Amino acid sequence: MSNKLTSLTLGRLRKAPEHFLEGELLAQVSQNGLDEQRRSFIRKSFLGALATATGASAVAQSTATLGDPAILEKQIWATTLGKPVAANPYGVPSKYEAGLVRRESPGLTRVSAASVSFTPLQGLFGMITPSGLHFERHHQGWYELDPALHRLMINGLVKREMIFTMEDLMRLPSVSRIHFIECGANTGLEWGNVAVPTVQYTHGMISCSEFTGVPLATLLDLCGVDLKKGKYILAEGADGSGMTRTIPVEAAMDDVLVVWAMNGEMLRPENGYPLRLLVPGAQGVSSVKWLRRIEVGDQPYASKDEAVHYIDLMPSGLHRQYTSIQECKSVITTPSGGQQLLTKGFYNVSGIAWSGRGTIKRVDVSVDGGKNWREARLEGPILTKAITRFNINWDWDGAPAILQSRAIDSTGYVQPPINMLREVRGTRSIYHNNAIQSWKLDTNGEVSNVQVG
Ligand SMILES: Nc1nc2c(c(=O)[nH]1)N[C@H]1C(S)=C(S)[C@@H](COP(=O)(O)O)O[C@H]1N2
Ligand SMILES: [Mo]
Repeated sequence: MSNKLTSLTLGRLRKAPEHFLEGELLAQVSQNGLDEQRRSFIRKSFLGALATATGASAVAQSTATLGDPAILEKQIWATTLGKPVAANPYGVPSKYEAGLVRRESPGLTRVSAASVSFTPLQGLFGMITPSGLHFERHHQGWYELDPALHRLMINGLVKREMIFTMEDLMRLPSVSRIHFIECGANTGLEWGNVAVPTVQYTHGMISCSEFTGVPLATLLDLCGVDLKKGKYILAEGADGSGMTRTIPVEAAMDDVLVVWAMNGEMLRPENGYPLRLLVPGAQGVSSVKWLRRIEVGDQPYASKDEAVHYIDLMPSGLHRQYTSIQECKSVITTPSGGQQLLTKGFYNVSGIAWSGRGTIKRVDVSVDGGKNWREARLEGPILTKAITRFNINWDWDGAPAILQSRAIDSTGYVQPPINMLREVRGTRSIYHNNAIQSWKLDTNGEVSNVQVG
């Protein structure tokens, strides 16, 4: 709940945006006593001498007075013994951060097993998504698979069809790489018009982790893949959704991984434990979870999840197929929809950018709805097909503003405004919306989702 209050980079926030759709706000606020804390923040806040020019340099600001009891008085943690090592042997976040959780959007899918939970991007820092906050997308619910009973079979156009146990796989030379997974439907609700209030719901179907596993190329080599005839692979999941996806063999031999670990530990059950495919840069559905079989074939498989789902409805009424790369995209996460800036003055505007085609080369930020742009700082490491964090200094003069970010990737591709994308794609798509996101800032500091440009 308090994730916003403890981090000054997020501004002082009146509302916790993640609670918008659930109406739990008041209950949690009183539980954690944050209402009072928040009010005292407001009471104590004052404006320092602030430059109002754009392109501000950081200015020290304080919302506490010199007589603040929080600095003058010894707290209980300075006068008593602390606890022994954490009671929960698997560490959990502070109780003051309990509001920072994945959230579902009730009614988004027809049955609860066909579910989505969104990553709370508004409360994250850097490029890595904590494993417990990685978004989830299940077509038929998740399972806790017994790794001792799990097998990976490779068949089709190979010299030797093989079946691997988890132990067989984990004996092979492994690699660790940082990549994003973004659902093709991320930001899909925004195709028609403004649909949801917060960045958790507009963009929260992206997460970025360090994955460890074996390159698929290693396994295909072991099986003696026939690269003359074998042009595509089919990846199949062990869940009842019959999830099968076609992947071109060039990608399979390039950077596709068969992974068992995420952020230094075995995959979480909901993210595919004990084994998943990772197809860097492609829409999330290609990264088949609970991976049980890879078949090498000579043509695309046109399975249900590529013939009926994950195809883009074009203005002509026809669908286009196999457009699986996630194009260059970015979004400002702070300040973002549902947050509120309580004072004028200095802010570190922060966000994330990514491209399924390579690295992020540049991110520009506008505070006037796209008329003027300034280049943001990119925080390293800048990795291919991974999230890149950007930051930019800004002095808010208290006037209404429209905040946008525009990313450019290593191919030179520039993230488009929503209306430019609509000219080509229409408004009835679900997938592949990589448009520039606009956040409107009112004079009272409230931030809301709008569509501009
Ligand atoms: N076997 C299987 N793999 C799957 C899915 C699924 O339902 N079953 N969902 C896919 C979709 S649509 C996405 S966006 C990603 C989401 O991965 P995550 O749940 O780890 O975020 O997994 C993909 N892999
Ligand atoms: Mo997805």
